[in-house]
Amino acid sequence: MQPSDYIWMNGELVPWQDAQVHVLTHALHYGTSVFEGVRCYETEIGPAVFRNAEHVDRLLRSAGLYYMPVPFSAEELRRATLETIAANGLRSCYIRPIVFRGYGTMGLFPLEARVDVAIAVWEWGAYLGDGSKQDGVRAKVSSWRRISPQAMIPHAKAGGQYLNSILAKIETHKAGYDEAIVLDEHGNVCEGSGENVFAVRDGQIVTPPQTASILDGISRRSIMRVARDLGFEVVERDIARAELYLADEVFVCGTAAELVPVREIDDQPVADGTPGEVTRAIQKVYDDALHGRDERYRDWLDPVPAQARTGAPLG
Ligand code: PPE
Repeated sequence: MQPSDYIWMNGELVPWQDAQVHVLTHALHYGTSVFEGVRCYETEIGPAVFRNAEHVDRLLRSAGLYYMPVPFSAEELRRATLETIAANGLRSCYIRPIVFRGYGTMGLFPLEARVDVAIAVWEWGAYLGDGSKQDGVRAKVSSWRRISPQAMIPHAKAGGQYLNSILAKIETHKAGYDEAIVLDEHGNVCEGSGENVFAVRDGQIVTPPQTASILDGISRRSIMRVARDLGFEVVERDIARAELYLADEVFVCGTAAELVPVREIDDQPVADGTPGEVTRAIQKVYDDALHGRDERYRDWLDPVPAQARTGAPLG
């Protein structure tokens, strides 16, 4: 990875290499962390964080679902994110806020374990590989099912839950594919290892519903809005595995990946095996939204204040 200069830890900016934890940190042993993936883009109004408040909100809700009290308010975390980007002098970056059970308590009753908070930022390029946004990726349905809501909380973005995504990702990578698609416990389409999934079928855009064990993606919600604004019909419904093979178009979306066409699934080309028109149309407007080129979506951007960019503390 590409280190930057400072990481925000429990309210202070510390040099990147000093942002360390003890080896007996609770989260390291039991996965007791919740986190976010956010991006800041160079936009027409300067560097700006895409849907900063929504990501902070999901972080705090994920923490709540695992009974972790967060010692900072939503507003403090939103501003800390802007401050960290500014301190590092970055104009576009990936942002990783994490809330975790810290050092001092072991065992499975963590309510007395301290809760630490950190925000790191660094430059992170094309998540699914160079050219993925342009040419699309090859995906494979994993033999691993998505975590069941009977065992964990798919709506929480919690560290330990990602062992499931990691199994799916390694399996498909070893098999020679770019990305995994996981099915839910009923065998319906759920999502990618780190993205939500959409298909275009019979003139409709379909995506799995909240009940399909998805992570309620912020890119997913944003793209549903963009697609509807473009006049497309978007329906949240269960999707059968075979519908992915029969679809006219398939794409995945997430903060790290952005909007990426899927050109092949389980060695079946999606339509003619090249990104489709609907995908392209949405991808263009979504990219404009991310980069502040579309007025309609300006309120999705949280600008890094100019005074913060020169190093002055945020008022
Ligand atoms: N599902 C999963 C399981 C997931 O991890 C992500 C984001 C999404 C859906 C899409 O959510 P959203 O980013 O709000 O649109 N995955 C993050 C972590 C990636 C990583 O490798 O780390 C991300 O994209 O930042």
